[in-house]
Amino acid sequence: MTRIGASSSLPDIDGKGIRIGIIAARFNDHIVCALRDGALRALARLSVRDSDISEIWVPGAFEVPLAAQTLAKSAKVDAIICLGAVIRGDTAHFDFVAGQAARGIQDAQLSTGVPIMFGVLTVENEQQAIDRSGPGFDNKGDEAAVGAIEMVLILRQLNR
Ligand code: INI
Repeated sequence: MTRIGASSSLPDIDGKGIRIGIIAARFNDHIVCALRDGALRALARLSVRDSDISEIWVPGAFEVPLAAQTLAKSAKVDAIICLGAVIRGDTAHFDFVAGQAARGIQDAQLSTGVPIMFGVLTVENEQQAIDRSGPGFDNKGDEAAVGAIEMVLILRQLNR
């Protein structure tokens, strides 16, 4: 039997030599910086070298897919972690920004074949965003970073 990927929620994986791009949306930057910190903590834990990490900031979550797709096509990284915080307001703006960010990120990874993680919070209020960007493993930036390394290793095995 062949098994690819881990069933454990804390997989034992090594990210040494893997090049990572982080695309971060500046809107709600106090939250997004905390997601970025979570992603960097996870990458360090998984032995990704600091010199193999590129961090790119764009205005908001709506702009994340284009930057991610462009970086993916450049072949300069093995995986991309998209970070943002879309917090529901009083208008329908939330739905357009959150929906298009999700759709664009998925389109970018499917069209390029580069793993692109969806670490964009889409939440009802600021407290939900704070709860998902703290110092623990439940930080969604941390989760996205682990996913990025996992996907690179899984795709390498699938393409062997
Ligand atoms: N961008 C976000 O990243 N989060 C938000 O909550 C948000 N809201 O609520 O408006 C937001 N808007 C900006 C958007 O991403 C674009 O930058 C802007 O519309 C220009 O294209």
